[in-house]
Amino acid sequence: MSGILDKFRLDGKVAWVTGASYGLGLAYAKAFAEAGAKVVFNDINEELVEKGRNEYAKLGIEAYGAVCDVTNEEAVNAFVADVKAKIGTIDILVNNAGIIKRIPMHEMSKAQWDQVINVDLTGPFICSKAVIPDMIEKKSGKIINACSMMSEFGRETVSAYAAAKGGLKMLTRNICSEYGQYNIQCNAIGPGYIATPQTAPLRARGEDGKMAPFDRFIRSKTPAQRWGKTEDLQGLAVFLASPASDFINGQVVYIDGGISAYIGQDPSNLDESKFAAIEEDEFVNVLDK
Ligand code: NAP
Ligand code: GCO
Repeated sequence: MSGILDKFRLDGKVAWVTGASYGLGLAYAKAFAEAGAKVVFNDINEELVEKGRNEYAKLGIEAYGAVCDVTNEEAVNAFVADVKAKIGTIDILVNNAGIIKRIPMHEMSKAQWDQVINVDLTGPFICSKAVIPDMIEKKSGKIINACSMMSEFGRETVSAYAAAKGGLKMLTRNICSEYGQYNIQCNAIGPGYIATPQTAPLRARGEDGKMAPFDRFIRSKTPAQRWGKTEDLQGLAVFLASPASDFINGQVVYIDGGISAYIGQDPSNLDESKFAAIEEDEFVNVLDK
């Protein structure tokens, strides 16, 4: 008899995580492999893909990786065809690849705006479009989008990113609406502030060793008073990729240590000495383990 935990297994499934040579993508892929899936990843250049291949090999994971820019429809279609021929049709897609440009909106060029929208919103459209026909045929598929706090909130300097991640929330609901009838579920993970290279500049300590003001701000805004770790996101990723979530569709689930439930405390009340000692451990990236 199969038990409840078997519903979280991904045995034999082909899971494609975009931009997964390091950071959150690598953490999702690692969790999928542990749950039994065959992992496929792409990244933007050969150097990153090679870095990813080494990382998966170190973790004992047999992963297929190749260069593919998620904004290039032709390249994405060729990647999906290649995976189909070599490994099988894609059962699970995580639209993880993303970029951010922190520039005041009135100083941002249209080219910079376009770049962020292309990678963070158009990329998920192109990749989802490439896998949906096979999912329709199989009458089964899981698409997981990388949303953000910026799918709900604004902040200085991140206009294009917020517009893209807000749009991605609606793309998630629309894929759910359009393809739910084929047993395709599209949901999103909305990470709070997670310690990855993308967020490293926000918490870099000054030469005096003092906590960055933004680091202080985020801890004051987070009931857990810490940055997220890549591992914090793995459980939800496996759940949303697995049959255990077959009737959950069109949802964004936030993993933010409580940020979106809390108005925050006065940053000047935060006792900085409490955090200094654990700094190194806390910001360790999956790659460094
Ligand atoms: P990351 O460390 O920057 O990793 C993203 C990966 O995507 C990188 O390998 C990146 O390559 C790659 N990439 C960029 N453009 C691409 C393209 N056109 N085609 C293919 N790959 C491309 O980001 P992360 O922090 O792991 O975040 C992963 C996702 O979660 C992103 O969508 C991000 O917006 C979202 N997110 C992150 C956080 C957080 O706190 N870290 C919070 C909420 C949401 P390069 O290194 O060359 O850019
Ligand atoms: C920023 C951050 C965020 C996070 C994340 C929050 O500059 O505010 O980079 O955008 O990366 O997306 O959920």
